[in-house]
Amino acid sequence: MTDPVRSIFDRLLPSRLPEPRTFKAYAPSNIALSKYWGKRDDTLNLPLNSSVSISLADWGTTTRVSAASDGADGVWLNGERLAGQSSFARKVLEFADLFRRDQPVPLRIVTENTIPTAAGLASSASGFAALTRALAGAFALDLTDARLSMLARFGSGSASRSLWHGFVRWDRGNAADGTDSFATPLAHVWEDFRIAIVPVDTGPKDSSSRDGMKHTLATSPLFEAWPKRAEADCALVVSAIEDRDFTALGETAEANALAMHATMLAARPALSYLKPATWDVLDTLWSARRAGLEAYATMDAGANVKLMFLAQSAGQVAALFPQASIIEPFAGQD
Ligand code: 2P0
Repeated sequence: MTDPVRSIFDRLLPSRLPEPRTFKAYAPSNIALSKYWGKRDDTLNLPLNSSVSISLADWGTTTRVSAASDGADGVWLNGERLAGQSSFARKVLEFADLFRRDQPVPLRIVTENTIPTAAGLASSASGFAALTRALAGAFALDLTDARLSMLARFGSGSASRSLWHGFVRWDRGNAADGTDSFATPLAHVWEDFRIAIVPVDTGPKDSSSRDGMKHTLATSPLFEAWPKRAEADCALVVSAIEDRDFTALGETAEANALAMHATMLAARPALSYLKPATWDVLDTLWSARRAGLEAYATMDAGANVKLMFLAQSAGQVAALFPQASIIEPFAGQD
């Protein structure tokens, strides 16, 4: 049987790759404002619903791909050469193999994350997006950004949204082979838009997103309602961005994140990425909101809280959460 992933790479890439040249690429991390949680196809990594995100400016990953002069693959992470059997090196090389197929092209892949480890954010989205751009550049592939987003999806679904700065929408697509499931940047620049990362737990998570999604889909009685709700929330968030309606954006994004976590909590056994300290942050936020602060929360496959607010509230947010890092998603982007 033909491998459906291989056949997509065969179709889009030249049958013989040129000698790799050195190519460096950067990709920002991203936070989903309406979430992806559940696949309609595990092999092709296709989501059940569309999602929309905001990229985190200079919080991301730089990856440099070049020919390995010693003839053997080598993977570096934050200045350290990794053992070939480490899980990071294996994931990176498996992804490079999709591009190389069976061609003997040893590569040196050097990754630097600019996301503070203490922030406890996953770096797979920016990591696979930067790696996709770096591999495409190294092999001089003539592919549009949309195609690159589609290919990054095979590394990690959320990586399809990390090819660009700003707001990005990943369309679930409808084609059986997934070639129409890729992200597109939204043209809207919102200078005052802010994200704060409130660290709660920076240790490794108990369950990977991949396993967590599978478990939720297979066992949560609430999952049935999720894809439709998530698709509707994605459309509401995009409209809110277009209308610059911050209240609609924040309310929808927060409710969407809580619905995703509620769906996980109803799984059997329950899946909870949230910790008591997550709820403490939410309590503090919700009290402040009742007192007039306009800020909203979202959480991903981990205990940390990400806040959304506008520049005018930055002082209040910093005072309420002194441990938070504030990110200006549109600073320095054109
Ligand atoms: C998101 N997350 O939309 C959601 C919300 C986490 C919670 O995408 O299986 O690493 O590699 O496609 O992209 C994290 O999952 O999962 C994620 P795979 P991914 O940002």
